[in-house]
Amino acid sequence: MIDLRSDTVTRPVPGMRRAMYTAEVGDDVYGEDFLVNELQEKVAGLLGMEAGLFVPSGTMSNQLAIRSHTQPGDELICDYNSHIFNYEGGAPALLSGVQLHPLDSEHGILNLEQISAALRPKDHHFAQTSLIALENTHNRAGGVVFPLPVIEEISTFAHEHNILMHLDGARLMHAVIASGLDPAAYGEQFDSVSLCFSKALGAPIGSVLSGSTTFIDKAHRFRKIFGGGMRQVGILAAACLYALENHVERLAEDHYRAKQLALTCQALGVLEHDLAWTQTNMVILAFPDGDAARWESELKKAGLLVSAVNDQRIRMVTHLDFDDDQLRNAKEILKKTIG
Ligand code: TLP
Repeated sequence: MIDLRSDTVTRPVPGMRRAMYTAEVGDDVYGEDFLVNELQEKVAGLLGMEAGLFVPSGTMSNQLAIRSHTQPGDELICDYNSHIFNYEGGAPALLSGVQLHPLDSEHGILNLEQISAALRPKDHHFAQTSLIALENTHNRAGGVVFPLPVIEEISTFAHEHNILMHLDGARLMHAVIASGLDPAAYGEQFDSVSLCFSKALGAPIGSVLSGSTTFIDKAHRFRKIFGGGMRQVGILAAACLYALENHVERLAEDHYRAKQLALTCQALGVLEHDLAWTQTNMVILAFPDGDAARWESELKKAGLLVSAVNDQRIRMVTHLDFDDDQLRNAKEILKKTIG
């Protein structure tokens, strides 16, 4: 079975398992796990930020950022298709008492005009906008890279209005490889960034939230309160450090294979957008008749696992465990099943 439901389905490679097996550990709640400390410093350094915090998941990373940047009753501007709005269980309301203000966007790319129009007046009738969250690469848009010049415009405007900026950078390394930009070029536009290791980078678990020392200190307290204080997790940090060392440059292979799949889908007339929107490791298929679930199950019967995002869209995600042989087979399955 070829599994393209998500890039979360990868299994640790032998080298990663060896690094985990031989990891020296300490108690991270005491701040004594050497590898956790190394990972936090390394990721913060890559993003040009002061400090980092190792957390179990991308969701916790985003939610700690929201809790630490806002007060209950505040408003957070995000994209209508963002992970924070769609897939985090309503956590901003539950954990931070924050109201979301989701905006429509083209391909997940919010722009300055719509953000400035969405800002609440300084009046007691309104929730106060205190945070803007962007997503790069953008999951529901199909792995689209958020253009840096647009981020810069939004960030300058936000900071002029005392609004903080968070980046859901679960797949930021894809944007880095696709754009050729330094991670810090993105990092310096934000007050916090969450970066995941359990997706594209092939580790079994883990995300690092980065920001200023004051912000991370606050997030550290909330991590404990939310039940995310962990102990001898150098064993997990070792996997993430291995991933940083070995699994970043290779993301270009995932992008190449996604493009090949997109070409097949284009020829079959089911690629959602122009090929130019397949920018990283995701391919979105469109089924305007609303039968995406049926195609999902037909493809499964033929040996290809994909995920129907809704009744009109199917997502395929390339990853570390998807090689050229599987690419050949996946293309054949697509042609035989849909063609
Ligand atoms: N995304 C998962 C599902 O939740 C949809 C996937 O298969 O793509 N931000 C972004 C942009 C994400 O794509 C995800 C996971 C997260 C945050 C949350 O990460 P986890 O699953 O570690 O909480």
